[in-house]
Amino acid sequence: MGETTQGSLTPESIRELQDRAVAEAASATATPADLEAVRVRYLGRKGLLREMYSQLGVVAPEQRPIIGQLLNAARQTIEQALQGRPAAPAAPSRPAFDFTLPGRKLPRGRLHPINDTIEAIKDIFKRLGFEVAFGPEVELDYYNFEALNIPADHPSRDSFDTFFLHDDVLLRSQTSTVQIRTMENRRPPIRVIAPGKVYRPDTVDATHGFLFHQLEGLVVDEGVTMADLKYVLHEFARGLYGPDVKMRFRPSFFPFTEPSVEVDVSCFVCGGKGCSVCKRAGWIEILGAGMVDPNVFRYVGYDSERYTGFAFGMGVERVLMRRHGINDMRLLLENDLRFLRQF
Ligand code: 2NL
Repeated sequence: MGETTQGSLTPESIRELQDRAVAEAASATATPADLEAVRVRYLGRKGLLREMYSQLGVVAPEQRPIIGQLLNAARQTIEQALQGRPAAPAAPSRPAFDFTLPGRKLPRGRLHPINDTIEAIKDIFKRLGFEVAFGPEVELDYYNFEALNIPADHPSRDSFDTFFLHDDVLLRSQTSTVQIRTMENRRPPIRVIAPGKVYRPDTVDATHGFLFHQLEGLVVDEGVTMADLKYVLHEFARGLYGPDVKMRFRPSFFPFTEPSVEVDVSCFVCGGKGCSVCKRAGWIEILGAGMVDPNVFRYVGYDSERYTGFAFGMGVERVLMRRHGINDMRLLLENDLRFLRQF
């Protein structure tokens, strides 16, 4: 027994073991699991190389350093052969990926109905040559009120007297702030729309929220008249409700426009005959508008003798609710997928 053991621990037997291990590690079809098995078989605690080490004691003392060095060299060579191998390609008999399986379905998102409506409105105004502008939701009192001809003691402040963060910093109650900032930064001609979130201290019910979306527009140039206002808003209504829609302008009041109008469209459900959607009126109010008050031009440093303009504003939720027949705007902010998936 001792003799066989001693006889098996020779430079040749070490070399042979090393070559076998390296060949197995280099096998083209070896999977990571196969490689691990090779490692255990040769380098493991009960592996073949370890067994050879344990026989060092019976080697003739003068041979021991040489055999020991050979064993160390063999261990390193085998380790390198195992490490140096890149992860083995999948064996053809066991493909890692089955191309015949049906694809995994990726859930597809979509725009929230509010943003979808804003996009639809934007598309119409872009065709009419409008740019889209954005501004901060946290605003200065100056842009929200002063520059819009709503001084501190103006009664119309009540309806949006509002979410103040500091003395003169607040959550904007209208996106007109964006048009004021646009006028400050540029000279006419200006054709711009400003969609975005606005905040008002309204008590929440089916048609009011403390947050809603507004889309305002502004045109300023030399010689702009009420006829331009009527043309642009009619084109907008035709784009949204179809070519046959009729419009009606009623006198109204806004602090920042003079004269001011409220704009109705013929009911897109009954065509004007009277139904439950238009409450038998045949008309549905969709926006407010008017000619920009000269005072507003004074705030932004425009010569109101030279320039005139019109502006309009609409509530996006209101347009949307009419469009889709929704009767409670709170549904739009609940993020209930059963509701949102319907759009
Ligand atoms: C409405 C009515 C309106 C405007 C907004 C405006 C902006 C500037 C100057 C003059 Cl910078 N006017 N905006 C004008 C008329 C009506 O909104 O019912 N909004 C929901």
